[in-house]
Amino acid sequence: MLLLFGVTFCLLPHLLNCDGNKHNSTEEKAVPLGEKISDILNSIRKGYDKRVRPNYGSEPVVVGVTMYILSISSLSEVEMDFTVDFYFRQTWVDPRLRFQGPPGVKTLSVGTEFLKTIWVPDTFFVNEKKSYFHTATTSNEFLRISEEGDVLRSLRLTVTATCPMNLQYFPMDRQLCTVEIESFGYTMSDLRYRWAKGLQSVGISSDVSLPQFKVTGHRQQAVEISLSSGNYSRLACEIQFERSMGYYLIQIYIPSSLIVVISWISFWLNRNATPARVALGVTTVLTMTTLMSSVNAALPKISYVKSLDVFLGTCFLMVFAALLEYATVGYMAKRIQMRKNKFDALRKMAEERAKAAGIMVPEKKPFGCPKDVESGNPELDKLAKKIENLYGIAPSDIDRYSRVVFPVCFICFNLMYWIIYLHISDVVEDDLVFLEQN
Ligand SMILES: *[C@@H]1O[C@H](CO)[C@@H](O)[C@H](O)[C@H]1NC(C)=O
Ligand SMILES: CC(=O)N[C@H]1CO[C@H](CO)[C@@H](O)[C@@H]1O
Repeated sequence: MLLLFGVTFCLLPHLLNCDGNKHNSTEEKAVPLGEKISDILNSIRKGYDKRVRPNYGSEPVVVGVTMYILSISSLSEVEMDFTVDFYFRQTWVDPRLRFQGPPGVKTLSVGTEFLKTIWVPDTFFVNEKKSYFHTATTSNEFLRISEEGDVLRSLRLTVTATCPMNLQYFPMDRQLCTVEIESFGYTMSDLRYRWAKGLQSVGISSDVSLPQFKVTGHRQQAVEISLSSGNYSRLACEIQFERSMGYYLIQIYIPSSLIVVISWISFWLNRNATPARVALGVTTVLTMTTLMSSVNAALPKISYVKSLDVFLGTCFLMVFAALLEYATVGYMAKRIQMRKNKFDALRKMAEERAKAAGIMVPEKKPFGCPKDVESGNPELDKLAKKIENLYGIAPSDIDRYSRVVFPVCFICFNLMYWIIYLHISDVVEDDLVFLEQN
């Protein structure tokens, strides 16, 4: 520090090309500049009471704040928090720190040790869970004092702050996470915060990247909070995150859609291939169940329906319906078989009765093809035609309709789902300052 001032002070006259100054600088070497600065700092310290805020009893101290976000390391749905690493800069005016420096010295950059001897705002983060200072290699902090008593304090902080999330549109959601700044003890009448540089007060490094989210922008607010102990000035910096849904597309949407498609294979299999069709139905239902539970294991146990739940729930219903379809087909086949058996018995009885009466009947043909069967009895013939159907529908018809109805339903659902959710989740917060992407 000492060396730095020495160098700047010696170089300055050369830069200005001023001979008089050059002459005087050589003369002043008799008293080193460092000592002069020490004298200034010592004189400031004299009579300074760090317990008393600047301008005590008159207008409140205005603390200007700027932030520069270096990185955002995590955004957790389960914990409902996020971790942000940033430079936190506060400026305020303390008339007691005014000094008359040697020529060329307008600002004092002093060691952070000096902070312990002056008044600093008691800023805290309202929604903080935990935070820490960076201390490698020394405390990441600096202090600058200008001739007029303007103080700039900058420090590097990592803050984990709460971020309540609404997961209704998950995974097509956007989240707004806030860092809130407030004075712990000074009310509005003593201390006020303001964003020092308007919309440019919050900067976000373009290197900020998260695996699952894209930082779209930020907005900042200054509000007054009314608490039982008084009214406090509060600043809020809101950062908007947009979830990248590529992961969910690859890991959940496509596999679950394929499982639904696989369940349709059952409609093309033979009705009598019971082991194959039941195995297909049960396997797809179980796979859907596993997929659903694995998705929700990584999320908080919220009680409302997420948009992912809608999709997975529908896939599950489709797969379940395919299993039920086979159950219906099997049940109808069984009912028809029972009726056939009954019909056979009835016809046998009719034949025997006819034989007994001495009437000749055509030779009995195997039952499998009822169209060829003619018992000679018109009522039995009519029954033989109806027997292959139950309520006018044959089991093979159910399979045939399902081959069309299931895919059409699924495609319609997909169209509706994507149109509705992508439209709903496309709402952007107003007065958002967008992050410039290079
Ligand atoms: C705090 O603010 C409220 C309204 O904003 C006002 O009614 C109240 O008097 C204020 N309290 C103090 C102590 O200034
Ligand atoms: C610029 C300046 O302050 N120059 C002074 C340097 O010192 C001589 C005396 O040694 C003065 O006469 C100059 O005014």
